[in-house]
Amino acid sequence: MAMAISSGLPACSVVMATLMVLIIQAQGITRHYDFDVQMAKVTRLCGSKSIVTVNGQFPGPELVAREGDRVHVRVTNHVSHNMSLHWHGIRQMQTGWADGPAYITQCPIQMGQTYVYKFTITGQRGTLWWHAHISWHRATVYGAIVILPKLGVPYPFAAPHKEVPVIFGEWWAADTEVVMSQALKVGGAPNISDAFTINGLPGPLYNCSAQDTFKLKVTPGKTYLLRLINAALNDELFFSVANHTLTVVEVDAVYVKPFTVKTIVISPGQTTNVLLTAKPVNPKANFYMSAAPYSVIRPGTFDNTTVAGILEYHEDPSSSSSFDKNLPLFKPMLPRFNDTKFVTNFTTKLRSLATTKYPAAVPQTVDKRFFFTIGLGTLPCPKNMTCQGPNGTQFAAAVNNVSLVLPTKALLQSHFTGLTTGVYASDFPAMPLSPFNYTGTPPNNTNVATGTKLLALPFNTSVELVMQDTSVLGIESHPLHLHGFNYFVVGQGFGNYDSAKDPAKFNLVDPVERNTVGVPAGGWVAIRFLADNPGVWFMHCHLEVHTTWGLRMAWLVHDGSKPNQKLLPPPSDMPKC
Ligand SMILES: *[C@@H]1O[C@H](CO)[C@@H](O)[C@H](O)[C@H]1NC(C)=O
Ligand SMILES: *[C@@H]1O[C@H](CO)[C@@H](O)[C@H](O)[C@H]1NC(C)=O
Ligand SMILES: *[C@@H]1O[C@H](CO)[C@@H](O)[C@H](O)[C@H]1NC(C)=O
Ligand SMILES: *[C@@H]1O[C@H](CO)[C@@H](O)[C@H](O)[C@H]1NC(C)=O
Ligand SMILES: *[C@@H]1O[C@H](CO)[C@@H](O)[C@H](O)[C@H]1NC(C)=O
Ligand SMILES: *[C@@H]1O[C@H](CO)[C@@H](O)[C@H](O)[C@H]1NC(C)=O
Ligand SMILES: *[C@@H]1O[C@H](CO)[C@@H](O)[C@H](O)[C@H]1NC(C)=O
Ligand SMILES: *[C@@H]1O[C@H](CO)[C@@H](O)[C@H](O)[C@H]1NC(C)=O
Ligand SMILES: *[C@@H]1O[C@H](CO)[C@@H](O)[C@H](O)[C@H]1NC(C)=O
Ligand SMILES: *[C@@H]1O[C@H](CO)[C@@H](O)[C@H](O)[C@H]1NC(C)=O
Ligand SMILES: *[C@@H]1O[C@H](CO)[C@@H](O)[C@H](O)[C@H]1NC(C)=O
Ligand SMILES: *[C@@H]1O[C@H](CO)[C@@H](O)[C@H](O)[C@H]1NC(C)=O
Ligand SMILES: [Cu+2]
Repeated sequence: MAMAISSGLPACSVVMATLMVLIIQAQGITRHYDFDVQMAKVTRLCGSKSIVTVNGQFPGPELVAREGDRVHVRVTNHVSHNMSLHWHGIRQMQTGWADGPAYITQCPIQMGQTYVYKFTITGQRGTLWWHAHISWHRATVYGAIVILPKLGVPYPFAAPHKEVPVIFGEWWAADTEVVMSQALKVGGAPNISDAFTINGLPGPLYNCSAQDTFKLKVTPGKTYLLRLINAALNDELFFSVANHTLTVVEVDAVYVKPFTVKTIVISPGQTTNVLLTAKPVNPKANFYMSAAPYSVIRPGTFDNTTVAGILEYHEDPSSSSSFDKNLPLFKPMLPRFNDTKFVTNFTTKLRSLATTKYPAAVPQTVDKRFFFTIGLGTLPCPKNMTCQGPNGTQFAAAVNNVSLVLPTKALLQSHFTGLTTGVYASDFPAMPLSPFNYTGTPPNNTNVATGTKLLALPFNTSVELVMQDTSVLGIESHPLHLHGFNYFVVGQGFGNYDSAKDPAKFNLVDPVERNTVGVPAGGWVAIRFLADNPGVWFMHCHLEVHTTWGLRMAWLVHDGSKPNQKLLPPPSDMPKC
């Protein structure tokens, strides 16, 4: 898993080399990737199936770049499914055309078509990831994005001996497209998954899977940087390595004040870089590294299995000595599946570095305040259907009671060309139209409204948004992801947000900066961001089941007056609907 980074330096004089370093630092280089979307047959659990992949790899190829580099990914779709890829967490300054969510910023790449995603990595370093952003294809179409600091710039922590991506996934024995469409046909909840995976491997706790186990070989005394990514579709996860601690140093490609824990919490969409230091002396033992879900919903309605990988000690990492199953094996104790107290304790530890070198640019003043309810609901059953949702309805989910219906044309194109009639309206509600006791007894009428509405913002608006979970059909934690921006998590709490009392407790000094945050189950979270990136930006729950039910909306950020404040024109190879 060691990374090979070609420096691109010619072997000439030291002066020339230094100059080149300075130029590369200032301008970056262009990195080219070819992503061929193709089917591949893989064997997992006790069966095999054909899955959609990039380049036949599962998980997909790792994308490596330095801060400041340009990245060109040529995506060619060889499968009969429509495809679209998202570079999760990449800011995409002025390049919304490369963001990827289908029917939001682009039409899908259809079979036989090619689209080159072009973007520059600006002001970010750490771990992000890429994934399909259409239907449920991200179940198998995902991979790591490793953003190294600019050449010559060190990490704000001791350089690790090795860096290893650790990607959590979720596996269904059935075809996930069938799982999803079956659920939509009857308005019910989709079948839960059969396993979780680490780097695509289910590991020893599942049937027929001992051979498919992720193994991390470590040398005594060395420190490893684990680049953790939660690519699971529908589950927030706890992760722990038996008898070892994890020092959190970065989340969502932003450095944080380091802190050390036994167990971390990671929601779908989030990334977390942790340092793991191997014991100084070979302990002559093996250690499970395990992940299992955090969920407050009814047991039986989510996949409550545990995935394990194995941490092995080797004095000499180059030796080919294999796993010694005769050594004692230690297992970590993960919190109980519904331990919200543990989750809150963990999330409140996350703080931006907020140093001169890595300042926390928290908006200190607010131009516009918004309040969104985040929750589930229902839609009446159409006459020609028999529905399996609550009381014979269809499950739905909404933001401020609007369940977003995807258009048949891309929103960004409609905005850019001005041909918006019949595609979207710009009247997304800034607050609930019918307020209720959000975490108390829910209204009897659980129906949501449907529509394609955007919330428009002038360029450089300083936004404060409070997201409030509701108890409609039961409280639940929702990891909300915003495209095109990072935001600062300035406050969170349980019960109903109190606009008179709660702002006094906001952290405007060193709040964590990220792109995905859990709206606490039965609580609220407050975020702030500066709308300095023109375009149409998707915001949605990163639990795929909720996104499918409509827990999604989009912001429209208008151009600013200066040339570098405008959305660039669309690339000529933009897919068409
Ligand atoms: C989902 O679960 C139901 C009930 O167990 C089963 O009948 C159905 O075949 C499953 N769907 C898929 C796609 O596996
Ligand atoms: C493993 O297989 C057995 C026998 O078929 C089954 O009862 C059990 O539920 C399976 N366990 C897992 C974790 O899938
Ligand atoms: C691992 O932790 C367990 C439980 O805390 C302890 O009993 C055991 O001695 C530890 N083993 C090693 C090798 O550190
Ligand atoms: C929070 O976590 C720390 C360890 O990370 C632990 O020492 C402390 O007791 C926890 N606090 C609560 C309230 O659970
Ligand atoms: C998962 O949930 C099912 C159904 O509630 C239960 O029977 C099973 O014991 C649980 N498994 C684990 C590993 O918690
Ligand atoms: C967690 O679940 C267990 C078993 O379902 C239940 O007894 C317990 O009350 C739950 N805890 C919380 C905090 O909801
Ligand atoms: C029900 O009718 C609607 C509208 O006529 C149609 O779009 C939909 O496909 C039908 N659904 C089923 C399950 O037949
Ligand atoms: C379903 O109907 C029952 C009885 O009519 C009612 O108590 C319950 O609140 C309803 N649930 C939903 C989700 O509408
Ligand atoms: C909202 O509901 C909660 C829980 O039932 C209750 O404690 C609280 O008093 C209610 N708030 C209002 C304003 O009615
Ligand atoms: C919900 O329905 C119950 C029983 O039908 C009724 O007593 C109650 O007032 C209704 N609540 C609301 C908020 O309409
Ligand atoms: C949500 O919208 C539906 C459909 O318009 C409506 O029936 C329901 O009362 C609304 N609920 C809330 C809480 O606004
Ligand atoms: C693929 O996308 C195009 C454009 O939106 C649409 O017309 C077509 O029906 C889609 N094909 C499939 C197989 O979903
Ligand atoms: Cu959700």
